[in-house]
Amino acid sequence: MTFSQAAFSIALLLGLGCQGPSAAETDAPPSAEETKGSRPEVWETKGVIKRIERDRGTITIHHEDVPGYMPAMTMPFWVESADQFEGLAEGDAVTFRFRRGEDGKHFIVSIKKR
Ligand SMILES: [Cu+2]
Repeated sequence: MTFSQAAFSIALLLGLGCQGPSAAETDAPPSAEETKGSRPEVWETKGVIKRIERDRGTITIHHEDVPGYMPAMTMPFWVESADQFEGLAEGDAVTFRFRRGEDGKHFIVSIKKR
């Protein structure tokens, strides 16, 4: 085996070793809570928009199961700024990130159609 063949084989092995189920987890920002070993502060899930109430500042979403936090359900999420409503309509399938506020409300950190 030549040097270049050996290098190629090693690269192939390393490449295969990188394949895993954690791609979605690794793009989550690290948080102080995680380093303390408790729950993360921001969760990401998918859902379908059921209702948009601009006057109230909420988007009601039927979201999928959030492992370790909530089962699938329909609930309101508060926007952090009005521009988060832009481009969204009832019935849209979305992927979004949210955090739990101090008063128990859940706030949308980011949201996009899928
Ligand atoms: Cu919920």
